[in-house]
Amino acid sequence: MTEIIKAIEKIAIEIYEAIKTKDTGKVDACNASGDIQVKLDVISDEIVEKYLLRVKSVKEIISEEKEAPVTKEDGKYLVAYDPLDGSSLIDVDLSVGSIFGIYENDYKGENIKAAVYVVYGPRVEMVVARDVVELFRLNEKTKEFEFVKELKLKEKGKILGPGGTQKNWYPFHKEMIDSFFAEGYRLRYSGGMVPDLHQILLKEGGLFAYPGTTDKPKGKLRKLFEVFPFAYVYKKAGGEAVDGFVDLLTLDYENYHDTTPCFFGSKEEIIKVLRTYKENK
Ligand code: P6P
Repeated sequence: MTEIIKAIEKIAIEIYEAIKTKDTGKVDACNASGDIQVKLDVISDEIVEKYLLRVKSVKEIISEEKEAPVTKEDGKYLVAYDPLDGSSLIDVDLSVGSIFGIYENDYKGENIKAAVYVVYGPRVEMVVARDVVELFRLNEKTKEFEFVKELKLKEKGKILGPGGTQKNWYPFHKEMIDSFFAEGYRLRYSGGMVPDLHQILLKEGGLFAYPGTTDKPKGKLRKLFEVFPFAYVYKKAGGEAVDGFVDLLTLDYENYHDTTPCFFGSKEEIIKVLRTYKENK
C-alpha cells in the first residue's frame, strides 16, 4: 500500500506541472461517462497509468477516462481513479483534483481498503485515508509531501455544497437544502468535487450533496472513481456518506462507470438527509 501512495506522490507532482504548463484545450473526444475531455484529462491519465502499472502490488487499474481496466499478471490491489476531476475548471483557474480508490478483489464499496486524493490549488495537498485520515502538503522546494495533521469531522458543521441542477431537484430535496440555509449554513460550492469536499473536511464539518434529480435520477458522480473513495475518507474522518437511504460503502455496481446520488458530511447533517429521504420515499 505504501508503494502505491509513493507512486501517487510522483503522479501528483507531474500532473501539477502539466496543469501549470500544458494547453487546457478540449480534445474532440468524450470519456466513458460522456464528459467532453480536455487535453489535460488525457495527459493526466497517461501519467497515472505510467506510475501505477510499475507498482508491484497493483494488479489492475481502471480510469474514469477509459472504458475498461488494464490488468497485470501479478499484484494484489485494484486502483480506480479519476486522474483530473473537474478539469473544465482549470480554464477559470479554480482548484481541481485527482482521486484514487484502492480496492481488493473487486470494486464494491465494501472492498475499498484505502483512498487518496490530491488537490491542485494555491498549494498542492494530498489526503490519505487508511485507518485514519492524514493531510500532507507539497514542499515545492524539496518536491516532498510533508505531513501536516490528522483530519477529523465534528458532529455538525456550518457549510453546505448543494450540487446538481437546482431546477431538477425533487421538491423535498429543495426543501431540505433550503432548511439548512435557513439554519445559517453558508454556501460553499465550486463545481469541483475534490476542493468542495476538501473544504468541508478541513473546516471539520458540513454537508456536500449531489442528489438524484428528475433528469439524472442516479446522480452524476461515479461510484468507483469518486463516490466510494470520498465515502471512505469521510467515514474514516468520523463523518458519514449515504445515497439518501444507505451507507454508500454497502453499494455494489453493475457497470464500471455507474453513478449514484451521494451525500457526504458530519453525522448530524447526514441524519437529517436520511430522515428527509425516508419521509419522502
Ligand atoms: P455540476 C466535475 O465535472 C464533477 O464531476 C465533480 O467534480 C463536481 O462535483 C460535479 O461534476 C459538478 O457537477 O452539475 O454541479 O456542474
